[in-house]
Amino acid sequence: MSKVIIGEKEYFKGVKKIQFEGRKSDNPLAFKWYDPKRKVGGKSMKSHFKFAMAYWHTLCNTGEDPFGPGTKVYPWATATDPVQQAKDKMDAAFEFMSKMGLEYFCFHDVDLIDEGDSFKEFGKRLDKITDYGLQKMKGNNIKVLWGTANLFSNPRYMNGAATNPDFNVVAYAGAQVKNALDATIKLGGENYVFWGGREGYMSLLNTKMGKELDNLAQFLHMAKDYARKRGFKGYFFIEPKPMEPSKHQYDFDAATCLNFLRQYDLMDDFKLNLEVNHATLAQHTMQHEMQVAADANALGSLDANRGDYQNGWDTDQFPVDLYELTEMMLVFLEVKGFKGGGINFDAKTRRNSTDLEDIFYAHIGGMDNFARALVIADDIMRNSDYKKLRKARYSTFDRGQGKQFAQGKLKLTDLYKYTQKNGEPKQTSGRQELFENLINQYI
Ligand code: XLS
Ligand code: NI
Ligand code: NI
Repeated sequence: MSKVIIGEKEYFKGVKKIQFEGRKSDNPLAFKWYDPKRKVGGKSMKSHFKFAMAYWHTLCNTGEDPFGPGTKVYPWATATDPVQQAKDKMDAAFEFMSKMGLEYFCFHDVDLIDEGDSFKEFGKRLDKITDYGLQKMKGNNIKVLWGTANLFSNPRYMNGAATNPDFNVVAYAGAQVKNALDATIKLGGENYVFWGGREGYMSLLNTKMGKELDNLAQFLHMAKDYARKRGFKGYFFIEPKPMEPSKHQYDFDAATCLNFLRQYDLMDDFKLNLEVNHATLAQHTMQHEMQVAADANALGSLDANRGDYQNGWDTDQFPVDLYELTEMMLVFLEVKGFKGGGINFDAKTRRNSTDLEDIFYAHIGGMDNFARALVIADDIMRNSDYKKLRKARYSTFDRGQGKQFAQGKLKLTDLYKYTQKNGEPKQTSGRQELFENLINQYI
């Protein structure tokens, strides 16, 4: 495994490189389940997951909420010169990732460096920090899973970015995306994400939804064409979310996004980046969202976190629920992984988790839980009746007229004739409880 990368200053002094020590270990700063080299289903855990650090939560978010300011004091955020501050932050990022064994990160343009007072200034700053990024990446295996542009925080985007009713704002957003694509390409980014921050509406009374969606499609085509021309080979991901910050987000859920991508002829280049908490907000399970995407050959990447089943907002907590993760990993293994992506911890420590070590505990927990769920799901797939039971449930389509139906060889009148002869179908149990027990048995 790669070595620890420390910049001018060591930020996480109390923490050494996190090692796999196994489930008997009492060391809170060690992996109990995530063993990067361990093979599961013929592939190492590391390559199954491609775990990534989210720059924004891990290094920028100080825990502010609508009721109070941030609580976390970050030693890499003290320099007054914005470029120096960004470099310090990047040093902290690389130290953290190398200590965690995370080989990927994801970023918004504004996470890398403060945007300053003008568009031109932001461009210059981005050049400087991506130069520094290239330098930091040299000689180690830390890579960019995806980059993106923050088109939602700045007040200019209060009415949306690509779906803004004012062309001037749409153009500004386009210019910002150009720079973010350039930064992503420069750093060798493997994918590029569009999360529709404020692409939606607060009231339909002042909104022409159809026009805004046409504009969004136009915008995405332009971005894709530009990146392709520059030689970018990765995927573009849309990240569904049903609400927050808008009352209604256009990229509501996986099915809505797929419909949009099909309507505007974007399916070849765009896949989905699914987030657990967003699935919860859309009143879906994450496994549902993953299955919808996978069935359309569009399971691109995951933003790993969890919501709160009592509170209806995006709490972005680290994942802990093994039963849920196991169900997710069953879909994951069945469809043979992601199209281009990995698992990005779009998750933050709680506002009152104020020690720097807490960031390590959070990621260790997240990685361990995914690893454990993967092992369980693999065990279920290989050693239990899970696959056999599911197959058997549909076996009437494997033979006779059922098979012909599936092949499109029957007409409605054939079903009529068949039923006249066959009469009332025999009752067949769905055996849900049996399936549920099976998961528990293997956990
Ligand atoms: C917000 C989103 C955001 C995207 C990146 O809810 O999850 O963090 O992942 O813009
Ligand atoms: Ni989110
Ligand atoms: Ni996200």
